[in-house]
Amino acid sequence: MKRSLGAQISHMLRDRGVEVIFGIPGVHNQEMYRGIEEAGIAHILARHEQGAGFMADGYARATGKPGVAYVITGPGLCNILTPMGQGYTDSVPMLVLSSCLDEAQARRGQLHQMKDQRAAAGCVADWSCQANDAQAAYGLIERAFEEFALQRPRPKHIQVPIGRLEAEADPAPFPNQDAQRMRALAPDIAPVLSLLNIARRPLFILGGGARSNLWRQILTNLGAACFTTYAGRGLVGTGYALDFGAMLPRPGSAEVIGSADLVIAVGAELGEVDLWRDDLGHKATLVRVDLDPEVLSDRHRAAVKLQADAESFAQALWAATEAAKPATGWSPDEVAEARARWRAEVDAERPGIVPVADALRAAMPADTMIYSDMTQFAYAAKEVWDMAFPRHWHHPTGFGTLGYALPAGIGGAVARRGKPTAVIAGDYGFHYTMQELGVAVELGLSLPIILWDNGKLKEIEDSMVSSQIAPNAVVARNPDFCKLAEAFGALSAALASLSDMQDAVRAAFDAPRPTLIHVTPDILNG
Ligand SMILES: Cc1ncc(C[n+]2csc(CCOP(=O)(O)OP(=O)(O)O)c2C)c(N)n1
Ligand SMILES: [Mg+2]
Repeated sequence: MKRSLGAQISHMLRDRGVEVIFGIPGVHNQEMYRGIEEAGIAHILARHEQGAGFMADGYARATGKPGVAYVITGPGLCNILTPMGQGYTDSVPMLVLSSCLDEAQARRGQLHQMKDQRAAAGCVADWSCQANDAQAAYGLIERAFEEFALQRPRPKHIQVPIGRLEAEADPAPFPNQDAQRMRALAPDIAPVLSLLNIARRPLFILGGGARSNLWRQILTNLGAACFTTYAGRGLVGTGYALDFGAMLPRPGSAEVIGSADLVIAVGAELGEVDLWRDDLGHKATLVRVDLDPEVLSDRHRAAVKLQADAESFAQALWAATEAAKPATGWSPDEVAEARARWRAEVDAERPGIVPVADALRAAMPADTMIYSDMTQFAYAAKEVWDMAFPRHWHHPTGFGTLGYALPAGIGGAVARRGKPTAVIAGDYGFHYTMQELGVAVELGLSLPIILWDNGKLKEIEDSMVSSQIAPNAVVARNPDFCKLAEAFGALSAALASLSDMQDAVRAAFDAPRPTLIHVTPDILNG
């Protein structure tokens, strides 16, 4: 059936499993809105394209499926660049489709014109391409989906000139068979097995890309210890006696890593935001398993490199280690001692957060999916809060963008209706995207929003003080956040003491709309 290309694109996306699109329409991209309903896709209208982009990110992180956004030429695209940059650093599959001007070089003074929007998006996306006809648009969308499935996922941008969106086009071809990721088979892991055979203190480092449910079993078979990155939390569940936790940023972790006689890092970038130091600290052989050659060839200089999908590596390893004799070099006591010491360090570094985080964790179902912002509360909690399930805590890790948590949490809640989702934000960061509260109210999301209000940009103030800079520009006048939430049609709860936490969080999960839960450091005196 012939339709405008704009409408055909929505149908093509539906055929590839897209159920929700986040975006904002305008006269330039309205042709993309012609086919959304007809294709059976839900559209969620954000209050700012940054919100739409973070929603797409939150949806993608919750589901593993691409998050899709529709935006207009020029300012719409510029507004979504920050979420694209966030998605790039955190390996999020995101597809942004925008309109563009039919001719932007020779003509001047057109609506939404900018010098080079394709290039602008190209700076933060994996790639940014223009499709000048239907076949090109379909080819680029196909390529985006194929790459999401086969490679480290990252945002892609496709722009289509307004006139082409309006022009009639044949439908896109039906999707053909999915390709397989690069798999590790038994012979591929033989060198790793030989190393494991003689290791007394094997150590695994599991990152966000180490997707498999087999790790706990593998580590047990091998008597191996482990760390996870922040993004890898939950991969071994809670309570594994040789799990050092998400404590890589503790300086003392280098010593532990240095004491291992084999280190195997899987699906972990081990960048600045994972380690907060240059060196991993390993003295023994380092094995890297990753899909991305950039990771395999990085400064940590792995001695053994395997380009493979983590799940296939885990499967091969599991099959080969079922009858293994566990190594005996690690003791549960040394792990428990290190963890207790590091927990005390986290508490001393940013006092007053760990007890509140403990209370919040106790108040939430273990399968709550959490979206956090750039706040001290999250920095401290991420280290000491053990996760029972993988991929259940999402943070703007690499790009480090304020304003991430609320819209990303909305995207996650949309993807997980009926399951618990929560947001943690700081008072200043909340300002960036608080207008998206309106979307959460509109959608009737049972979303607790924990607002950690220390009345300032505390992380920056602390940093200035430690650099002997007289703190300035670190206090912003806050609104009455509870009244603000209510003005949007949300609920609110101001917590006076930790004992109020349980009831407030439970009520928020039961409410048919979002609840802003206001928490100040005074809660410990309540
Ligand atoms: C877009 C953006 N701009 C600036 C920053 C720098 N920054 C990091 S944390 C922070 C202060 C956050 O204050 P708040 O949300 O109240 O959290 P707190 O540190 O007080 O817990 C700032 C300005 C950033 N990360 N992102
Ligand atoms: Mg603050």
